[in-house]
Amino acid sequence: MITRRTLLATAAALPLRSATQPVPSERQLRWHELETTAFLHFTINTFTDKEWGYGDEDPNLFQPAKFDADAIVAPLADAGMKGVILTCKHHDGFCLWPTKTTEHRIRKGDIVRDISAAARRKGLLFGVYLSPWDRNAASYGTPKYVDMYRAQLTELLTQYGPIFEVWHDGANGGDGFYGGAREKRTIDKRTYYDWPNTWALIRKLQPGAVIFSDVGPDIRWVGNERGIAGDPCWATYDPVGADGGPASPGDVREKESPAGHRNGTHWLPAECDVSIRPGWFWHERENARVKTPAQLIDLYYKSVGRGANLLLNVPPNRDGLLSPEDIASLKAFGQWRRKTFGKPVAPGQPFNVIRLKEDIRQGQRIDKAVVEAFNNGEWKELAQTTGVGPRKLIKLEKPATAERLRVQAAAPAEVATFLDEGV
Ligand code: FUL
Repeated sequence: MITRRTLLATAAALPLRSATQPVPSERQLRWHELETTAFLHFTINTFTDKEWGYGDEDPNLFQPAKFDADAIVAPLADAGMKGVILTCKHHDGFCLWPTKTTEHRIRKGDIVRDISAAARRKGLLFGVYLSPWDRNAASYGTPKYVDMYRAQLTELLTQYGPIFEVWHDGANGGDGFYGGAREKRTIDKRTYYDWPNTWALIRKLQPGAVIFSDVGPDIRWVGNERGIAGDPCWATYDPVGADGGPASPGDVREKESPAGHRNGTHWLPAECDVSIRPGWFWHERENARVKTPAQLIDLYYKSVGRGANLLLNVPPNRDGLLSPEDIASLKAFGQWRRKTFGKPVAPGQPFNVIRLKEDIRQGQRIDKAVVEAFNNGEWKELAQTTGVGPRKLIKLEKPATAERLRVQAAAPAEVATFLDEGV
């Protein structure tokens, strides 16, 4: 019998729905609020100077002598990062925690425990990256490996407290060590991993976590590794594979990912992953190529400012610390954020940034927004933009003032102004 109580219970369990368009789930709404999170690429590659380990590396090579999780997390928090995602296992298969699933793992200590605890102490959320492609595992390519991947996820999702995001990489280069076979193994990206059942496991173990992959189910890849969203960057998206069939991680029309699809079938907002250095892992030769504060600010406008989230990678070095060059850029970026967005500009004062937000609980309803300023008794157009969503930052060429502002759009938009004086 359907009672009022069952109806209410069912409604609470389902994502929010409007009659006409997709809307975010509660976990997606929480994710939108984060704006910026940090990525930590750290593994045996840090010591072998590689970006993709082959899977035959000696686990004893991982020796971060001065590793200090609090010292890693503090500059991230200072830069305004609200969460941190650690590469618990990259493509080479080396596990940063004492897993029961393989011998190819850290010999002493537990980097996942230490980073997750340090994150919590600093008020940051913790997330896990677990590479589906595993170039060490002898069973890779067989159903047994999918069981192992799920067992690893189960360890990560049950031993380290609340997890805010689970990150599935779509990359797969084929060849690897595979327990000594040293061969190329080709899997069918669409079927091999049986993602629906893995995602069901994640939902069961960590119902609050968002799941990221090229195609969600909660967060989509932005389609490039430069940290740049489309303008506009719609939070709605039609997940379609390269051949027009259903999409899956590693099989997506990535040219369509930066912009998403206006009136797409799913609420699947974009995350912009980018490294503060040319590579994802730390390499000494890249110490002089760390992105400057001005470059980070530009990325902020092109990701967060277009309604996406920025996932900024800052790789620990061989000591197990962040390098001074990276810390210096993060520090200046954090100061700029606090100075620019700490407090909105009061009416009548100069501003050069307009921030718009629409109520995304109702979906993404605004196509075009026109911002008008009231001065000396008349309204004049100041700026216009396509797409608002959770957040849109409009940078003006020169500062303006206004006694009042209003927005002409198909749905209400909240408006605030800021003064960006650079770094
Ligand atoms: C890619 C990987 O192949 C890179 O090594 C890195 O982890 C990046 C975030 O995703 O697909």
